[in-house]
Amino acid sequence: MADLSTKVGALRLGNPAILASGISDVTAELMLAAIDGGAAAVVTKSIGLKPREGHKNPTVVELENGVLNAMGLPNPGISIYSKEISKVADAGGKVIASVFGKNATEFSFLAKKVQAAGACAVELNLSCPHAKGYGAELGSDPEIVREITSAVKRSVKIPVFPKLTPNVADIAGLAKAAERGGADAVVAINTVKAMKIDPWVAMPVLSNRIGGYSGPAIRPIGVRCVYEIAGAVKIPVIGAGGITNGSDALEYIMAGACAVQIGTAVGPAGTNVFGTVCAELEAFMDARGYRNIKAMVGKARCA
Ligand code: RRO
Repeated sequence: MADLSTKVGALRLGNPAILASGISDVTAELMLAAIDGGAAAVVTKSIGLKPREGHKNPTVVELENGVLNAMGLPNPGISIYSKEISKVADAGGKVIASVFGKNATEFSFLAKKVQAAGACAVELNLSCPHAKGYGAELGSDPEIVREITSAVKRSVKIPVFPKLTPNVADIAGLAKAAERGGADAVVAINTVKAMKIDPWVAMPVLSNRIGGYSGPAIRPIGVRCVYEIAGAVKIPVIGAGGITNGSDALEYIMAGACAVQIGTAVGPAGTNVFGTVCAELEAFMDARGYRNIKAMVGKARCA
């Protein structure tokens, strides 16, 4: 039987399927439900210093092959969220805490807090495509990616995973900057900057006008980004974007990812999607004689 366990640097996971940030992850109960459904770890919604309401409605619109959102970083703030992280960690669950800030000082402060709460790793949101002063506004500049990553690395002992934006000409350049800053791995990709207009009212649908597109439509973009990154850095890559089944996860793994995040698919499929993806991975590995995940990582790169 195939071994589904994997390693993201020093972080050991029972399987490669992780709940992505921003989906059913604001309370301990929701995070534990994803773990019950088969996720090896969960990523929190991005956490800031203070409670934040986010953008006005409408913030989400379902499209043909994905979902467009401009939530605007809503979250209960670090004090409340720390308690939720601790509850999951105390129950034996692995929590990767996503944090966002305006600068290296805020990122470092939040990283120390989530480490103290029991997070097993910290994901740096350097990629939200539509939040003024945060996310991709910082993370599109390689020097800022390096600087924030390096400051957080100096502040905590847990692994540090910058999450990168695909909305740039050279995502591999951002990954190299993260590596120079000491990142333990990078996560690719966050959502793709996009827009929906309702011709009947002659207006953008989202209150923020522009948002981030996720779901099956963006998978080829994510796979391409992971492929380019894996060819440019030595640190591990966690793939994300449009994964709904085992075959989708395999695309990312064979492009060079050692683990994957699943988000939008949890909406229609529920938390059992993690177990289903793992069962499909295992069946494929048994059929093709792959003994472990490592044997498949980057396999499509050798061709
Ligand atoms: O909250 C959001 O609007 C949001 C975030 Br933090 C992110 O990283 N990516 C996204 O598509 N939406």
